[in-house]
Amino acid sequence: KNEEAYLKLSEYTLNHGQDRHDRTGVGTRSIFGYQMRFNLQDGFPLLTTKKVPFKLIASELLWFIKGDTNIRYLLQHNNNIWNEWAFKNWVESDAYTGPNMDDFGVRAQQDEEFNKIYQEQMQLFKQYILEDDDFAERFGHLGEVYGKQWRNWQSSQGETIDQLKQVIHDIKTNPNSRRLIVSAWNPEDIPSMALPPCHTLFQFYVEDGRLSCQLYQRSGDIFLGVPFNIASYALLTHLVAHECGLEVGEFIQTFGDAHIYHNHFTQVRTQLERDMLALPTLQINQDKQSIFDIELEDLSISGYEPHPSIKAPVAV
Ligand code: DHF
Ligand code: TMP
Repeated sequence: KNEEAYLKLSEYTLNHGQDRHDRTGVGTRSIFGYQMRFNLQDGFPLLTTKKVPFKLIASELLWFIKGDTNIRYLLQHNNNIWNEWAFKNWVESDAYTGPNMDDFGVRAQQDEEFNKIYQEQMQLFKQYILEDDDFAERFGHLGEVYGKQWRNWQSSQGETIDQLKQVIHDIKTNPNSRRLIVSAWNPEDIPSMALPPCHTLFQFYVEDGRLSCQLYQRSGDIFLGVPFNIASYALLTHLVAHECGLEVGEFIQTFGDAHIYHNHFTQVRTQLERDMLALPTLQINQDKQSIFDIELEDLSISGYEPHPSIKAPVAV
C-alpha cells in the first residue's frame, strides 16, 4: 500500500507534468508542489517494483550522520552514487591534465568512444581518492554539504552547531516542541557545494509515543533519487526513534520541483506495469542505542524480494 504513493507520483507526473529545460541539459517533465505519506508501521518503504540497493542508502545516511562530506568513505563502502559530482571538481581544476571532460555526463551517454575514455578517467579518479590522502583531501570533498550542515553548522560567532544532536536532545526532553528542525540549506555555504541540498529541511513530530518526520525536498529526480530519499529518511526516522525510545510514525515527503528526466520515461513505464509486493522490515542491532554509534553492520533488511532493478542514466 505504502508504495502506491510513489507510483502515483510517477504516474501523475508522467501524465500531467510540464516538459521543461533543466540545468543538466537532459530535460524533464515536472510538477511543482506534491506530498506523499508513508506509514512506517506498515513496513519499511524500500520500493518493491524495482530493486533499490539498501546498503548504498544506509552507507550514505551513516556518512551524513558522521558529518563527513568527502566521498572517500563512500568509495571505501563501494558506494559510487556521489562520484560524478566530485569528479566534476577535479576535471574542471588546473590539476587535471587528461583528455577533455567538458559535459561528460551528456557526452558519455551519446558517444560510445568518449564513454570509454570517461570510464578510464573515472577509474583513475576513484583510485587516487582511495590511495592518495592529499588528492582525496582536495578532490573528494563535495563542499559544505549535508554532513557539514547537520553536524557542524558554522555560526557567525565562529561556533559550530550540531543540529542533529540538538534535535535528538529536544525530542527526548521536549517532544511537543514545534521546533524540531534540521536544515541543510545554508545560503552562505551554497556556493561551496557540488550540488545545493535537494533534501533541504526536515522536521520531527511526536504523538502517542510515535516519531514522525517530514522532509521538504526542493528538487526530486523521481526515478533515481526519490526512491533513495524515501528509504533514507525512513531509516533516519527509525534510528532517531530507536535512540529516543519511541515507535515510528509516518514519513511525509513534500516536494518543490518533482520531475522525471526525459531519458527515464521507458523505465518509469516498465515500473508502473509491475505489481507491488510485500514491504520488507528493518532490523537495528539492539545492543546499540545511540544513532552516533550505529555502523553499517548494525543495519539489515529482511523479507525484501523485489522485482529486478531497472537501470537509468543519472543526469549530471
Ligand atoms: N543528480 C540527479 N540528476 N539525480 C539524482 O537522483 C541525484 N542524486 C544524487 C546526486 N545527484 C543527483 C545522490 N543520490 C543514484 C541514486 C541516488 C543518488 C545518486 C545516484 C543512482 O544512480 N542510483 C542507481 C544505481 C545505484 C548503484 O547501484 O550504484 C539506481 O538504479 O538506483
Ligand atoms: P538541481 O540542483 O538542478 O535541482 O539538480 C539536482 C538533481 O538531483 C535533481 O534532479 C534532483 C536530484 N536529487 C534527488 O532527487 N535526490 C537527492 O538526494 C539528490 C542529492 C539529488
